[in-house]
Amino acid sequence: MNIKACIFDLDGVIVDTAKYHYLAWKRLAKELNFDFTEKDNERLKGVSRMASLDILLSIGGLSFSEKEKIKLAEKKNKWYVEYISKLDKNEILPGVEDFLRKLKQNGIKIALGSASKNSMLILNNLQLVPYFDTIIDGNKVSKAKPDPEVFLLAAKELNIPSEYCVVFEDAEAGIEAAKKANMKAIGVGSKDILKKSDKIIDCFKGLELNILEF
Ligand code: B16
Ligand code: MG
Repeated sequence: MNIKACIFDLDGVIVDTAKYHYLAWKRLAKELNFDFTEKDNERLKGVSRMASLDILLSIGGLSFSEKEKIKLAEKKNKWYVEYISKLDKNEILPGVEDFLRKLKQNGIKIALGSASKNSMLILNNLQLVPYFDTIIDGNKVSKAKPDPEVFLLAAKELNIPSEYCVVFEDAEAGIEAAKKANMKAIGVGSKDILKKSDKIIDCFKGLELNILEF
């Protein structure tokens, strides 16, 4: 097998934190007197915090100064952190931990490649930190997906060339970032959203290492 490293997105791949992002954004929208639907929330998946706020405010038809926007994002994050501080192992998506274990047993390196600035809190609560050889998240990169920076940095830290890396992603922008990084991309979720991926899986349940054969 050629693949030497797997890079995992967090939200939508390892855990469904999107529902907590949704609750916090909805609460902010309510405070600003407009409604924010679950369908709207789809547009925020994989998108950075400040870019998500811009999308939210455009839905509400509102504009704020940069300073005010930073305050609004902080407020949303405070609520979000409250929700995710209650996360535990039961919220790891089905099959994920078994798959991580198989990778470790077979000497395949494991990295996180997420836009979230809260990834350490989440991975700690899920008790998954020991599986990861490196954790690259929104605190370490400046360019958001579809820019490949997050995945390129993960490969660099692992000291593995891009062509030996596979990225698991649930968002179109993440798949695009993986392809720009010259990596294989496995989409987790819907065929329609993840058209550009090399392979698609519904979830990790029962997944074997032959998924890494291309
Ligand atoms: P935070 P991922 C992304 O995580 C989420 O999908 C996206 O909805 C969120 O806005 C972004 O992280 C930033 O998260 O506010 O915690 O820094 O899919 O890249 O793991
Ligand atoms: Mg994601």
